[in-house]
Amino acid sequence: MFETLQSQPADKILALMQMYRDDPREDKIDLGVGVYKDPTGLTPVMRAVKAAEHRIWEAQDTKVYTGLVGDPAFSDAMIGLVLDGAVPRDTVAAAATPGGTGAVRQAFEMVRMARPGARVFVSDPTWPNHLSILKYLGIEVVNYRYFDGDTGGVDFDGMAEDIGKAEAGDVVLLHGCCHNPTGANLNPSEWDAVIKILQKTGATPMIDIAYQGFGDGLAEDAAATRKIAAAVPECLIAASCSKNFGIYRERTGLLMAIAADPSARKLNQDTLAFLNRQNYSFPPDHGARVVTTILNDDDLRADWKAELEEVRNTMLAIRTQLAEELQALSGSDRFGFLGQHRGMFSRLGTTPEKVEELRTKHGIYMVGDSRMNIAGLNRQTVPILAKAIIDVGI
Ligand code: PLP
Ligand code: TYF
Repeated sequence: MFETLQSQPADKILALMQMYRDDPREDKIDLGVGVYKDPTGLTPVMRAVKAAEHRIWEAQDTKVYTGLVGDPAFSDAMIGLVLDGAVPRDTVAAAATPGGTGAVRQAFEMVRMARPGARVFVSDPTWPNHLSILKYLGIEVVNYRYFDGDTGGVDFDGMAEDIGKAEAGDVVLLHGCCHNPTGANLNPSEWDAVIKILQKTGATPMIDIAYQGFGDGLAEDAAATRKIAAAVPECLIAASCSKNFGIYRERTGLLMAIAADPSARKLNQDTLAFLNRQNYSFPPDHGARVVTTILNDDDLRADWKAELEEVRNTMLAIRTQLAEELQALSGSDRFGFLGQHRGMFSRLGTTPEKVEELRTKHGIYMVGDSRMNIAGLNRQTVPILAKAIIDVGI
């Protein structure tokens, strides 16, 4: 029977990861897949994660199933981290999922169950997995303008016009912070304008928040999510713990569905449990338990926050250095946007041919749309990248 299968397009980001591994050059630079790397190139296990794992290992006396939506303590801890009381707790249904990807997938499935004809409005560009999952689920996608190639910022007028065409029963997918792949983000007044549009159209926001703490700080990065959740009747939020806890392979995420009032919460909660059961029964527990342990312990939480700040500031310093190097080499401000962007990524804004030239000539790997993982750089490699960018004529 399997001869009927057709091969599916590979994930370009993951394919690039393999190409990098296969490149024998010693001075190659990996700016591909979005994982944090410290200045020595290591993706460390965070101190608080190690400590929490140690505690769990010592105290855990059973590995029996949790619940279909995971441990309620994990939901509580994450709802606190993301929403911090922005909406009444008794309106929030939640389910632990395998990573943020699992939360995104379950959210789209919930939309399809609730509204089979719903359209999902997505930024152009967006994380490729959004598009791939939507296509797989047979959900109609509508692109909204987002990135302004001339300024390296957001084309907010275009975005506002395009999401203004959404209707009640449609979904507008928003990146809560640290937009992937561009690094360009809305400012607070633009977020306020988005809220007005959502209120006017009646479209339902779905917020994907995968980088809380990587942009301007834990509270700052969740500010738009909190404001939106408080301002509209219903909202979906897919949160990932992969990056901010550095527990990528543990597959830890949470899907939140916020209802208009507490009486509507139960149906949402039952639906999330149903969807988990259809797809994998119980969600992974280890990463969720680590996160819960950290968030519920004052010392571990403080240490985690401190290390996350180090990570964030390391990336910010790289941004500033790169923007300055490029300003010096190019004699212009045309790369200034790199210092304005936030999160792990920046879209350089060049052609796939130039991206390929950077790879073949200089051993620098970035995604074909010119997305760079800023964390793949350090003080020594920033000048090398800057020279290469000018050398290939970007
Ligand atoms: N959403 C966005 C925009 C992402 O960039 C990612 C990747 O890190 C995710 C969701 C989910 O990641 P994970 O499934 O590893 O938690
Ligand atoms: O965009 C990235 O690089 C991260 C990691 O299918 C990632 O979000 C990439 C591809 C993928 C899952 C995660």
